[in-house]
Amino acid sequence: MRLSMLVFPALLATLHAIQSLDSVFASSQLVNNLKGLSVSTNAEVNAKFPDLYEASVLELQEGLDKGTFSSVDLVKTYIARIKEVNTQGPALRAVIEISPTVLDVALALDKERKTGGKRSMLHGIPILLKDNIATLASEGMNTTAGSYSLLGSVVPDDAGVVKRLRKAGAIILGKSNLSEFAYFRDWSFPSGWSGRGGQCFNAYYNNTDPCGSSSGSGVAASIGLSALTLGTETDGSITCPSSNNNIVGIKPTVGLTSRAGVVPISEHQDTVGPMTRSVADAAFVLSAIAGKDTNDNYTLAQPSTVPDYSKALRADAFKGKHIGVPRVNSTNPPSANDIVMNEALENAIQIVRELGATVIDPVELPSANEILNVGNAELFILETDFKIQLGEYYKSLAKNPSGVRSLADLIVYNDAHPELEEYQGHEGQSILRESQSTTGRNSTYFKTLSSNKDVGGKRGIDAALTANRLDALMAPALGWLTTPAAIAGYPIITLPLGFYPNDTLPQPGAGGIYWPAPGVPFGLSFVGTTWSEFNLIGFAYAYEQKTKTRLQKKAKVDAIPKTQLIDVVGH
Ligand SMILES: *[C@@H]1O[C@H](CO)[C@@H](O)[C@H](O)[C@H]1NC(C)=O
Ligand SMILES: *[C@@H]1O[C@H](CO)[C@@H](O)[C@H](O)[C@H]1NC(C)=O
Ligand SMILES: *[C@@H]1O[C@H](CO)[C@@H](O)[C@H](O)[C@H]1NC(C)=O
Ligand SMILES: *[C@@H]1O[C@H](CO)[C@@H](O)[C@H](O)[C@H]1NC(C)=O
Ligand SMILES: *[C@@H]1O[C@H](CO)[C@@H](O)[C@H](O)[C@H]1NC(C)=O
Ligand SMILES: *[C@@H]1O[C@H](CO)[C@@H](O)[C@H](O)[C@H]1NC(C)=O
Ligand SMILES: CC(=O)N[C@H]1CO[C@H](CO)[C@@H](O)[C@@H]1O
Repeated sequence: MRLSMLVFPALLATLHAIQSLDSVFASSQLVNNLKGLSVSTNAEVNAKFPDLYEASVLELQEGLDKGTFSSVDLVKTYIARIKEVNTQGPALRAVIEISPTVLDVALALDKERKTGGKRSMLHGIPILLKDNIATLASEGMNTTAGSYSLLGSVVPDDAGVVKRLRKAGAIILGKSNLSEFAYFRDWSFPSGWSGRGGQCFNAYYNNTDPCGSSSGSGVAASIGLSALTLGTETDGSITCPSSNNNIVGIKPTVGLTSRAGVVPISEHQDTVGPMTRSVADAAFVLSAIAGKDTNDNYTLAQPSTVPDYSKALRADAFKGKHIGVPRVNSTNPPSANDIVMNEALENAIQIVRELGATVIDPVELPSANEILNVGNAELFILETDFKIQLGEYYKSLAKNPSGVRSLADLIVYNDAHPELEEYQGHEGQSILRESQSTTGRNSTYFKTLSSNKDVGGKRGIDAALTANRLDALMAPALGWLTTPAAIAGYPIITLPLGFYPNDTLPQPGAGGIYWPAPGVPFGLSFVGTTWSEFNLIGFAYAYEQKTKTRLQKKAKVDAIPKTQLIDVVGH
């Protein structure tokens, strides 16, 4: 929804040739710090203390296992990095809250590592959660989806995915900013804005769109404000911010990861997934959070064992596989008219061929024209579900100081608190009001639901896969494929594809925020059928290892935090 409403017009306006890329990497801070050290080379320092702009789970585990640094050090360093850029300096507003008890948690996990070893690849590794994912209030953090109507609320339990993360030994560092209610308030709002968190910005260019609704997770991952982050997607909300922020995102099949304890839009489309700097890190997180949960019965439909997704990380993953390229004609959005993205896609297709896949180009989705016009039918389902499910969410709370107990109450609350919940003088409740006017799950609803599934799945993605014996489809992330995947509940993996040229004219969108803009990133998506995450991760990994696109351009200088582990360890 977010995509079709706001991103397409800006994309269509951009007609620039492909850019050449910057060279990267030389952490001036690390180099400066070398002066005070007995070690002799930059490489040695880097090996000892990985640069947190990019540090991977594997690198962090190595340092933690060797005792070079502790999880307490890691948490302190990430907190310092957040402080540098979140409300000061570039004021990216990617993080809403830091857990007040996070150092205690880190200390306990450090002790456990010493005595009993590590529980999993995530042991002692900090992760930020999108602020619509519940954590026990007793730990000290709020769960608000960015809305003051949920401030101080007491949730009944940790979200299902949070229980799994804790069990794996991950450290919940804090909550990330988002488009309020996962961009389910008003179409005139910019992405990344919430009443509580303010406006989140992209780290690659001033006043630029981080996309959403998992905006803070995308920005935080892009510049290393946390080792890992989680986002949620209903239509485009992991894919698009992963694309705009030069990171990897997995939008899992609906039902692979539990939505219990997640502030809902719709049980038919909502899904929780990793947003990280590398495919390997995303695979580690997905392995930890996937699985059945009796509190979300959609998860009971998944295959009996969760794969170890790290086994999918193979450079030869494309060998013998078939990948399809669904083309849109020149009057169809978005990529057909975006020269930069098209050239990057052509290059990517060539690389996928070189990596051993048979690429079928073009392939047709028989329902393509219906997909382009399915917006209202999709919205009808989301608006009907949101009213019911948001009401259930409010009523499940053990306490809610705002007194809000339903969508109707929320609309009244927002109007009564313009100083907290108005965006630049806009009441901004059009989606909430439309949702409030729905009358429940009647026969029209069930007919629409089944038609949407058919359009996105059977006559859409599945038809294209089956007719051409494909293992996946590939397309620019900011394309029309998020919608069939959204309405069918199918998975997407997104990873860095390229950057707009430096001479791109910044295009103001909602709230005057730019997209595109000079040097900003965009991503590539692989899309498959239900439970095909293992394959998709393999494809993304092989492509990532071959191209290493992410490090071809770093964020703008003032958005790169300078604090590193070396500034914290032993101080
Ligand atoms: C693009 O701009 C960045 C700084 O904003 C600069 O480092 C880089 O060299 C430029 N790239 C090209 C191709 O001009
Ligand atoms: C959670 O919200 C309460 C206000 O209800 C506030 O006092 C508290 O500081 C918040 N927690 C954090 C970690 O920001
Ligand atoms: C971005 O904003 C900063 C701080 O306001 C300013 O110093 C810098 O010149 C701006 N960069 C561009 C490219 O406008
Ligand atoms: C989940 O449970 C509800 C009742 O609690 C039921 O109405 C619904 O059909 C179930 N859904 C699935 C996918 O099993
Ligand atoms: C392109 O797609 C649009 C939208 O579905 C359709 O109206 C138009 O006829 C198509 N054009 C061509 C040349 O196929
Ligand atoms: C179902 O409810 C919607 C509004 O939520 C309404 O537009 C539609 O006409 C209703 N269908 C039936 C069959 O009553
Ligand atoms: C952790 C952090 O910096 N939180 C800030 C998020 O943004 C709000 C609104 O600007 C601030 O009040 C918080 O301090």
